[in-house]
Amino acid sequence: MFKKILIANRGEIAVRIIRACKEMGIETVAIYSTGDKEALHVQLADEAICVGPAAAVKSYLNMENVISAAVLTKSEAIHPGFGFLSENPKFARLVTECGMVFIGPDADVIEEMGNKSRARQVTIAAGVPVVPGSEGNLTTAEEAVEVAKTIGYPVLIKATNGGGGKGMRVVEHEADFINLFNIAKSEAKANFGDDSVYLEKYVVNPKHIEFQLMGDAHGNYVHLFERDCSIQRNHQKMIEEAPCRGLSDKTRDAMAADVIKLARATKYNNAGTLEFIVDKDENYYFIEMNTRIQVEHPVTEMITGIDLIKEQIKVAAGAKLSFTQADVKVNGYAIECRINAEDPMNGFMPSVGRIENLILPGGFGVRVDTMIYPNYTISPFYDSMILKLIVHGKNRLEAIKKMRRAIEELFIDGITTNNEFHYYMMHHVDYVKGDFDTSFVGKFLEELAEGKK
Ligand code: MV4
Repeated sequence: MFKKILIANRGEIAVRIIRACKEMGIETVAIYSTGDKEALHVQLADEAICVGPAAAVKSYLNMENVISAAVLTKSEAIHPGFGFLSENPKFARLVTECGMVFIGPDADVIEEMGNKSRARQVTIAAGVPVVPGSEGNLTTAEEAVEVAKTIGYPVLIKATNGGGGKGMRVVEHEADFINLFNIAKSEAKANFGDDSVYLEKYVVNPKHIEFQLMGDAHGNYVHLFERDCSIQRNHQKMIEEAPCRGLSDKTRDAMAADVIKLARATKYNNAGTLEFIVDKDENYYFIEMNTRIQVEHPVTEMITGIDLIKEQIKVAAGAKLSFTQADVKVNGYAIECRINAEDPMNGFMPSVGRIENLILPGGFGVRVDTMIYPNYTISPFYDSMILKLIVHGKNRLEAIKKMRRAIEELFIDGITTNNEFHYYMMHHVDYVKGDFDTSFVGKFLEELAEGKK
C-alpha cells in the first residue's frame, strides 16, 4: 500500500480523501493556493504545500507545480478528486511518467472517453445502446444538415470535447440548423479549444440516470447500482438520490449488464460513472462516461456501505477489488442536497464572505461532507458548493423526512445559501411523489417566482 498520497484538490472532496487516507494509515499531502491558506484540507493533512496564487489556472490546474509538490514531498500517488485535473489525460500521463501512481483509470481511457464522439463509437462497439446520432464528428454544415435529416428533428448538437451539457444546442427545425451549428462550433472552440461537434437525436424530458462502476487491474468489474440526477439547474446537479425510484428491475438489470460490458471493453481500472438518459418507455441510451469519482458518490456509499475512495486507492495500488458483484446489495435509500453559497432569489448569484456562525445537523442517518467552519471565509475564486448534506433512510419517504429535519438543523450565518430551496423541494408534492424528470427544476423555479410553491 502507498505510504503517502498527495491530494490534488481542495474543498470538501480533499477533506473526504484525507479522511479515507487517515483510516488506511496513509500519510497525506495537501496542496493549496495562497487563497486557501486557512482551508480545512490544509489543516487536516499531515503536510501542506503551496502551489500558486488563488486563481485555479495558476495553482490547482498548474500541472508542473502540482507534480513538483508531489515529487518534493516523496508522494507515491496522486488523488485528483473531481474537477481540476481529474479528467486530464496529459496530467495522468505526467504523474505516471514521474514514477507515481495516478488514482484513476489509465490515461488512454480518460482520453478516449473524454472525446465524447469517440466514446459513442466505443460504446456502440461494446454493444451498448446510444442515442441515434452521427457517426463521429460532423464535418461541413451541408453534410450536417443531411445527417440531421436522417436522424429526424429535434436534434441536439454536442461538443466533442465538452460534456456535462455545456455548449449543447437543441435544434427543432431544419431552418435553424446552420445558424445553431455555427454557434455551437464557435462556442465549442471558445470553451474547449476545439470546435468539433457531433449530433444526437434530442430525447425530450428524459430521466437522467447514472451507474457507478469500479474495476481493478485484474479484470474484475462491478457496478454499484444507479443514481438519479434529475434535479439539476443549467446542468449543475442540485439533488441526487439512489436508487432511482421509477426504474423497473428489468431495466435496471439490463442497464447494469451493459455497464459491465463497457467496463470490460475499456478494461476500466478504477471508479467511473456511465450516464444514461431514459425515456418514458424506459428505453435507455448511454450519453457519456465520467472517468473520475463524482460529487454525488456518497449516495452510492450510503446504500451499498462501500467506501468508494478507499476502494479507488486500493485498486490503484494494484489490489484486487475487495468485494464481488454478489456483495453489492442495495440497503434503503439515500439523498444528497448540494448546499451552495448562492442566492436562489437573486438568479443564484454566488455569495461570498465570512461564515459567522455554523450549526451542522447530525444524528442517525445524516452525513455532512464539508470544508466550512466558523469564521471560514468563502472565496470567490472557486466553486460555490460548500457542503453536501446526505441522508439515509429505510425508504425514500423516510429519507425525505430526514432531509427536511437535517435542513431545519443546518444554520449557516454570514452568507446566503440555497438551503431553503432544498427545503421547499423536499416538500414539493411532485418531488415527494417521485414524479419528475429533467424538466422539473425549471417548472419549480417558475412556481417559486409566482409564490405558489
Ligand atoms: C441529452 C438529453 C436529451 N437527448 N442528450 C445533459 C447533461 C449531459 N451529460 C447530457 N445531457 C443531456 N443529454 C440527448 N440526446 C438530455 C440531457 C439532459 C438535460 C437536457 C436539458 C435540460 C436538462 C437536462 C438534464 C439532464 C440531462
